[in-house]
Amino acid sequence: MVTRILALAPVLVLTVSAAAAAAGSVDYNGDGLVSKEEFRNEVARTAGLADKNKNGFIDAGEFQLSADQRTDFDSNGDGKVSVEEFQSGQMKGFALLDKNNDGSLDADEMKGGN
Ligand SMILES: [Ca+2]
Ligand SMILES: [Ca+2]
Ligand SMILES: [Ca+2]
Repeated sequence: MVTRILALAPVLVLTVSAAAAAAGSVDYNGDGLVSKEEFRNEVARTAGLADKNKNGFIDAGEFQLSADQRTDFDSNGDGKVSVEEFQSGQMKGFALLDKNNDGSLDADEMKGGN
């Protein structure tokens, strides 16, 4: 289970940085840190964009997730990844990346290394 959750980290960095690049509007305050609040906002935005047909689920074809990633996100095991599951999965990833537990991600933590 631990390894499965850890597998989320790269997804999270990918989705957030991709969304940031697309929007060019994530406010990192120029300090190179991503606060939990900024991250949460970004995740909510990403999830909203991913759910293209607005049915509350991140369907296959709307957002590219591997089978393993889908299983990781699908916390209630109904075979679907809801927007809520996607968001809580990403926030778990945030907690894993925030190695020093200061509530924000610095450049090294964003890389997801150990
Ligand atoms: Ca959808
Ligand atoms: Ca589900
Ligand atoms: Ca940190």
